[in-house]
Amino acid sequence: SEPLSSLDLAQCAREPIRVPGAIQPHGWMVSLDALTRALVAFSENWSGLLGPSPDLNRRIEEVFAHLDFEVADLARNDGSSSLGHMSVGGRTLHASAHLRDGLLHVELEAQADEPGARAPIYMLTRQLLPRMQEAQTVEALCQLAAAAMKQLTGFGRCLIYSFDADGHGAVLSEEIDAGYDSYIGHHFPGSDIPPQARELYKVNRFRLIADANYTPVPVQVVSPEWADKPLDMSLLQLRSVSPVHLEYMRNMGTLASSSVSIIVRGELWGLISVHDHAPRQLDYATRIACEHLGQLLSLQIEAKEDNARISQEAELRQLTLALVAHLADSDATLQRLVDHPSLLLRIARASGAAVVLNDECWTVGDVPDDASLQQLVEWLAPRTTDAFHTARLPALCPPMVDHTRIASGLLALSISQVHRQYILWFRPEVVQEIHWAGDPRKNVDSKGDGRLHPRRSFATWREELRGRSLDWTPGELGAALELRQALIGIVLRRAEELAEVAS
Ligand code: BLA
Repeated sequence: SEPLSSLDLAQCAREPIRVPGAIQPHGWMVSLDALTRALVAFSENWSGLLGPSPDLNRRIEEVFAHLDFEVADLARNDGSSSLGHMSVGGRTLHASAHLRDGLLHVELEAQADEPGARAPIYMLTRQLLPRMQEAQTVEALCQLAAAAMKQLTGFGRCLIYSFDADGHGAVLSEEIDAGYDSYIGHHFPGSDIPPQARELYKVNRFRLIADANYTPVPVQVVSPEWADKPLDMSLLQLRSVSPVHLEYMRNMGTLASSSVSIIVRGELWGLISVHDHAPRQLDYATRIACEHLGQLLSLQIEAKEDNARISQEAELRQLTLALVAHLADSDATLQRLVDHPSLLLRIARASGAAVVLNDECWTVGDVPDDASLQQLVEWLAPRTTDAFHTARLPALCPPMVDHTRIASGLLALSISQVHRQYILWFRPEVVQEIHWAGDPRKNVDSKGDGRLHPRRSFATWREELRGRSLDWTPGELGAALELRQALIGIVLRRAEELAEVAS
């Protein structure tokens, strides 16, 4: 079932999240020309900080005239850098800055105590890192990270949210205080986080929404040169977020949220996301620690996934070699593959396999009847040059609808361009009950204002998925292709030997 129409999704994808023209009200920002330090833009709440003044622009410029730092140092950093504390309008504020498009963006926030030896980052290196190294699985890693993020931020709920192959999110780990709904095991449709947001979260890995009820502070552009260029706020920590998302948070009963990107092999793998029922702030040192936690988790997930893939590949290679050796020792006809049923099945973690040579079939385990196998091969022929795989066969191939239970997954190898020679593996149906957080089809224009609004209910909504098997992993597909290469070699050699005998 398609949760949302493509029209709705296009609306979400158009939210101009990099150029909102406003910031959240828990800080102040200015944009200066990186070379001249001339004022280019500022958030309109500066008058509250410096007092109303007819020459506010000049007074803001003065604040930064003596700011001491090297632009080159900032250029080396792809996020924001701390500039330490500044005294502005009689208040001590923490300043951080980053460069973008030749502009120096400075953000100021109320100062938290100097953390010193209590700095949140120490908790990570002293306690968390050694425990992460001991964790055996990605799930165990995520559980440790969820607990650490919740402890760092003091928020009421922490979820580790990962994206599946379809872009939907699933909650892998959770830490919650009493009074918070649990979402562990729940799925969220991919459309809850539109594509431009996912792109941005790869670049800017940390976000804080301090109060979902906030009133945005407009950013005023004073430089004529920038008058009609939208100011790119991608890397601002105070960036005002999409109103659709703020409505989503309020519907979920979340007034504060913060999230850190989990990036594995350059892709957005998931998010560490914390929520609170009440507005919350996080100081600079805590935010840096959270970002660092995200990096630790990302690296550890990548290492765990790499290790699992490498050991699976080694195991599959051994099985392939054993099968090929066996075939080479025999008369080398492909039907010999079924002589070692468990080897043939294990190589693709299948529960049924068939060798189809023209109109004959040899099978092991759970497979459709011979006539259906022939129909399947008929269907496969125009679609397959070397290999074909699907975890949703009944939806693709009508003759297989009656074999859903044993043949929802298919991996097929075509051995010859000329003859009908196929090796087929089948996987049974795995009925999946998906627990969605709310019915995703209920994102609607509920207010009749021509805009899409996020759903209001996040109560569990169950969906049953049928006609699907477990997915074929890249390792399994790689092993199958390697096996195909070896089989072609054996079959060709055999044909040559026969030709020699005949001549
Ligand atoms: C952004 N949507 C997001 C973000 C999350 C979610 C986590 C990123 C915000 C952040 O990291 O702080 C969704 N929030 C969730 C999910 C959970 C959660 C899945 O707490 C699970 C526990 N969203 C919609 C619809 C639209 C939409 C219908 O539901 C579009 C009309 C848009 N979501 C939307 C947009 C953003 C977003 C535009 C980007 C917000 C921004 O960064 O400005």
